Amino acid sequence: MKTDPYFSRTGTKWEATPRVDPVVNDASGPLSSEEVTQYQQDGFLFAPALFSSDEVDSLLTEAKSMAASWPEERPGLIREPNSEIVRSIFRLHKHSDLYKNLFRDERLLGRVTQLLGSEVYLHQSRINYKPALNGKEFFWHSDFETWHVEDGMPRMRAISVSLLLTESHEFNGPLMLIPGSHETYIRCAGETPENHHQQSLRRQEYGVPTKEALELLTEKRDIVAPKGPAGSIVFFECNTMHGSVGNLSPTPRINLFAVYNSVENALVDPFCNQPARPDYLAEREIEPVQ
Ligand code: 6CS
Ligand code: FE
Repeated sequence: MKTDPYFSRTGTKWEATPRVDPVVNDASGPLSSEEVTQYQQDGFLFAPALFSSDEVDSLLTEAKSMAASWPEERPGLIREPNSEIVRSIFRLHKHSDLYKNLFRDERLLGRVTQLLGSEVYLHQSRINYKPALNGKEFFWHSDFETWHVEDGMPRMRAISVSLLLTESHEFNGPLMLIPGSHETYIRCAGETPENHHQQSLRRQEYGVPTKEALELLTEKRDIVAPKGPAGSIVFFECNTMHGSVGNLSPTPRINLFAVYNSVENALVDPFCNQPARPDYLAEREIEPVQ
């Protein structure tokens, strides 16, 4: 286990260690070299209004209808902690033709394959509804830490795409990121509990940084929260530390997420003593997006 460069949740103390994988695996694509450099340095890239309001309208209608018509027996619908309100819906790429087509859109695929330098497949897709007043926070975390430990993603070679389906502003719990944090891997303390995902998707307590770890990550760079109209996109590296506070505004903050993983980074057995998470959270079948 200790030969794994990204072991985590194996002890009682947290630790910071440098990432060992390149951030960018160069290929050609729509991003300028300045944008690639910015992504490399910050661990994310904000693209305001990449999709039109007409496009957003239909994507938003689909999001609402999925939440309203999700079959009770189908896994993948997560409710807010302490309430029945829908928090997230997973595996959109299997349940919506509209989203399946969106995930193939060149504006997403071109950028992601350029940065990852290979063909890609969808590791996970989801909508976070962050409902008005009741949408609770997502505590600070690195996605990669969870995907590595619980899903068996070997290396840092994945990108999350967060498409804003509603405007993101300071009152509705926008995504917050720590620029530069993707360069440091935070090994977390504790041991992954059984069926951790049943709890973590509502409120995550394992695989999260301590205050001291966050102090370290923010020593050189301050937290940012990209804000912008619906149709804007945040592309962020799988190890970038991020989170968001609750939505205290009277309207929902709805984001659509797609996680693209390199086809050269296929999942193996999880790096913890638990069975792999279900495939609606971590796709094991590699179907290249093209
Ligand atoms: O479980 C997942 O795959 C993602 N969701 C949460 C709340 N934390 C880890 C990861 O980003
Ligand atoms: Fe996340």
